[in-house]
Amino acid sequence: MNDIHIPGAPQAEPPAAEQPVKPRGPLPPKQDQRAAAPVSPTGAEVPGSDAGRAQQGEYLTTAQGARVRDTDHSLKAGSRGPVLLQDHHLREKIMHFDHERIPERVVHARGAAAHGIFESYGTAGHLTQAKFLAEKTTTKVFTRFSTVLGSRGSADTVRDTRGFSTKFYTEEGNYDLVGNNIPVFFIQDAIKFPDIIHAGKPHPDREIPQAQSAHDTFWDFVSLHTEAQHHTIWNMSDRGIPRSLRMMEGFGVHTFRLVNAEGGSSLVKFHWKPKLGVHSITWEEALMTNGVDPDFHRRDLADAIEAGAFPEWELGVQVFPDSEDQMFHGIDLLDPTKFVPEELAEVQMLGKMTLNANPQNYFAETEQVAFHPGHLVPGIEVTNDPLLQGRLFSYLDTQITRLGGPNFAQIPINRPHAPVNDMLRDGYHQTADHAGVAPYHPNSFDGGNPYPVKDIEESASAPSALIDFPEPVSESVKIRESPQSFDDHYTQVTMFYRSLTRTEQLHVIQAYTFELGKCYEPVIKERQLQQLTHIDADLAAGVAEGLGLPVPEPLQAPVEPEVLSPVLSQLGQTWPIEGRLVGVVVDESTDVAAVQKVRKAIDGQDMVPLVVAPTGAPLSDGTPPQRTYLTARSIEFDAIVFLTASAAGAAGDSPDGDHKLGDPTGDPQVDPRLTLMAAEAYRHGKAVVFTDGSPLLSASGVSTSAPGVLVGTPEKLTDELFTLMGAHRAWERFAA
Ligand code: HDE
Repeated sequence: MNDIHIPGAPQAEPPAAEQPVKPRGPLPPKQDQRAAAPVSPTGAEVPGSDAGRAQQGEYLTTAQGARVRDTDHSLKAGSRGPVLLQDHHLREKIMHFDHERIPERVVHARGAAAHGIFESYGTAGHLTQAKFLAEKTTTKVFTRFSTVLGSRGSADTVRDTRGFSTKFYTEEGNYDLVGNNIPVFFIQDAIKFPDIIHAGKPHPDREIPQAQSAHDTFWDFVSLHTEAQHHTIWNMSDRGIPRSLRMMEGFGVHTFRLVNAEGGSSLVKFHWKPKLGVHSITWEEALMTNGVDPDFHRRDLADAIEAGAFPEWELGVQVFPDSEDQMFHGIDLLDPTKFVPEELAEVQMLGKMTLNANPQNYFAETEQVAFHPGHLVPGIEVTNDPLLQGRLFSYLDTQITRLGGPNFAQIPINRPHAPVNDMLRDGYHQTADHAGVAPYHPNSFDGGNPYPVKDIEESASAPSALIDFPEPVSESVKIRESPQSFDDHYTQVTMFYRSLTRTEQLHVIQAYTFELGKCYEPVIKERQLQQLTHIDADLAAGVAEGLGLPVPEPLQAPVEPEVLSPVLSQLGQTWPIEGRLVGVVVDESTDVAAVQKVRKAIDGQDMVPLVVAPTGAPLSDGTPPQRTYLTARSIEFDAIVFLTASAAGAAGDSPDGDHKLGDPTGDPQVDPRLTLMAAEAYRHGKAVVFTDGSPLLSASGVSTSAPGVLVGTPEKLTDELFTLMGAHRAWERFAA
């Protein structure tokens, strides 16, 4: 942790904001009207100077810089008369507001981003001449995470793929790695992209459902277009509902080509490995979170960075020979519906990314950033993967509409940190004031500048981007078809399912059952069940049972996979717990010394303790609670310590009276909101700590002997609690 204030630590009360006063006589320039020592929602100080947060100076001006006396009244013919057309301030203010929105991304509309650095280990020189990988350097980055299907205002914890895009501002130009948290894609050819997206987006008549694949058109498409089965099973697994953006892997999906300084080439697949491990939430938590805190993932990312728990990922590659057939262990490396199990090709780590700063302005940075898989630097090239080839067209094309013209590379967040000397001129939103008169090549003005590398450097291997590796092109005829090696749509799907533990397989079964249960058309459910019989008989039987339908006869038997990939499972390991959130629930009778001991222990693990109290009133030592019984819900905590020693907040005592949540038939001595919190955390497999004899135990139905349930003196149980949290969940509590 750095020295940024930890949420919840006692702080000085901010003075009340100054009341605006009616000016009498000349008004002195106003100083900052905000409360002193501004704090963010996590309690941390707001970084940056005041000058940086506004524009320039203290006076309000028009866009032309003229001072404005009054911005609350339009200019009228008399105080009850009509508004005058000559009121430029009114017209300018409303005109600008009318045009504040730009089209959201057609896919990946909802995103959250952060700035950071990439530190290369300097070990990749044998693979690539890209300096930011080959040399031991530090490169600034900007990473945007996203969901795919939902609108910009949709919820974070929907079942979906997550985008994972990183812009590396290298000294050789911008390099974009535009990946996902799932290593395979729905389709093998970009020409199908509009089809899969039209099928996944809401139904065109009622625009329902938002941000979900649980509907007829999606399942219609994937059950008819069988190459989509692989990506779909990853979505139906726990990977579709990550615990945090900080706890997701990232994949480049396609195979790329790396070229070293000697011109030697390799084929690679990119991987991001999160330091905190890969973790997910349960489906019930996801559903609840969408209502309780639709901003759960973006809040988690921003809060962690603000608290100094900077998320980290290692970047690695799987390396394959650049062979003529571009196959590896029977897997066609150009087929984006296939991945190469790490058991067959280990991931070689090349460097580490740390996200350490939140954007200052969401629109300017997160919304206006423009990624493109064709933003390449010397030493990194594309392959003939037909999906990647189509993407190379799409991203440039879509930015023109989204960002209103061809000059989006000049927007600050998109500007390279390398010198730019292009010959692109004019166009909407041109902000460069280009000197020179000869933006063409060759020229005899402007000293002949700029020159292509080949006119300056003699060596053919001098670093330059987009050098077109001399790959032989097959002597073939023009044809609209895929190679035969793209035909197997099931073997890797079976391999994925069988690589999971039983607990995770049951989640997959439940996810298919839920999603297909939301479909109206029986024929679509039956057709997808048929698909499942080609993947795994147990999977098909489990989903059929849940849907109450017969299991269809398989048209082809599942193929026994040659290898399994146990590394795909999220269970059975121990992970760092830093940056996790622990609820510390108190009531009027809780000993504040115990509260402080527990908080200190949690803080000592670089985790965030959040005190949950009956109301917003400070504890007896002045500690302000971060949540109240009314605002807290179990889903935001990774573990909960109940320091409620006695019969807390008897029914009827609570400030919201009859509006308490929970089971009204429960123990009347226990606040039903706490009963609910304990029961949910227990049901979701989280570690929970109770004081000896807590009435909450029996009221919430928590078994004291169940794994992950600790009972005793909470301040003494923290070490045990932290060990439990390292496994993410008490998995034994889930059915297997
Ligand atoms: Fe994208 N994709 N995509 N995609 N994609 C876009 O570009 C597209 C694909 C991915 O945070 C769009 O600027 C086509 C695979 C991410 O700003 C658009 C095809 C992968 C993001 C587009 C694909 C991705 C996008 C929409 C099939 C993982 C968000 C707005 C050939 C490797 C980037 C935009 C951000 C965004 C097209 C398939 C990842 C329309 C045609 C495979 C992470 O251009």
